[in-house]
Amino acid sequence: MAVNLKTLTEEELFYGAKTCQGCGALMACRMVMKVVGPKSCVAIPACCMAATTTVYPQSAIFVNNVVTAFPGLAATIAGMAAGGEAMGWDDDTTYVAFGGDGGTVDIGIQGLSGAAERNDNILYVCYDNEAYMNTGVQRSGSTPEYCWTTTTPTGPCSKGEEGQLRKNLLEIMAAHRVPYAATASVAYPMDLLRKVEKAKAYKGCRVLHISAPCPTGWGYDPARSVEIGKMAVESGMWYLAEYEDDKLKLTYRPKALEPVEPYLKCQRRFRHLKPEDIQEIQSVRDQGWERLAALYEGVR
Ligand SMILES: Cc1ncc(C[n+]2csc(CCOP(=O)(O)OP(=O)(O)O)c2C)c(N)n1
Repeated sequence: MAVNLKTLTEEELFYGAKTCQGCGALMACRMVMKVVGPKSCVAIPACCMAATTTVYPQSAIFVNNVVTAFPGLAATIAGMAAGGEAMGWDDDTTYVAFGGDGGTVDIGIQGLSGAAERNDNILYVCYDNEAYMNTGVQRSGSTPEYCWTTTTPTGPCSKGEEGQLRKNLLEIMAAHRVPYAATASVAYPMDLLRKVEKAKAYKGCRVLHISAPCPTGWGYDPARSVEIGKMAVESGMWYLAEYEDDKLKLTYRPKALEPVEPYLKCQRRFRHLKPEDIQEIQSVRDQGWERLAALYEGVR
């Protein structure tokens, strides 16, 4: 299914007034709003996006927007959706939540699970920069193996983040049998826009998990965000997939997975890695892809 670019709004509904240059999270929110359009309400918890776009009197979001407590994002947006319905607002209003990975896979997961169980009529978007960035780069349940963060420092006794597996939000949502869930990346805009278009057309709880490179936390030149986002996908460190009709399927398959080394080596957060660490990360990636091949359509 191609994206109907004509349906994208020409209005800018989500500026990143104070984000860092090259902010992937902002690209994600901006693209989502291009499809969702002005007939929408937004909620955002404590995170980079709240901190950079809602500093009174310089709001950079041009639809109704509520800033929520950190764990309360899904409950708040679900309440807004229920309120809109009770007031007889049009069915085609979209209620969008934007949360970071920390606010989603760790702190907000219970509220999101409840919304998914109730099948509340919301579009929940997690932009994933792989750490709690707004408070200075602390690890989250989405931080990759051997990554430096301020709470997984590197040195003689530590290689950084120890967990091999990141929490898989797509599969957590699939286990709730939501109508639609997908992963995406800001480096693949057509794939992302198409998924937002699809999600918008569904009713009920829809969830997007978007890879959003972060020059400040990852340590690279801000001009390279899209390039680095692509390297993540081409090396199989992130994958583009969707969940629909109780099936998981890949929406983009790299021809052959690139080695992980160039992707890791261009980021300061991985600069401590030794060849054997890189080898280990690559074999964990390989095992991950074997697993995907068994569970997802379109891997082979
Ligand atoms: C209950 C609570 N705990 C901690 C904080 C402090 N805090 C504000 S933003 C933030 C980091 C958010 O990380 P994430 O959700 O990954 O979004 P990002 O900052 O990366 O955009 C933290 C820890 C808070 N506001 N409320």
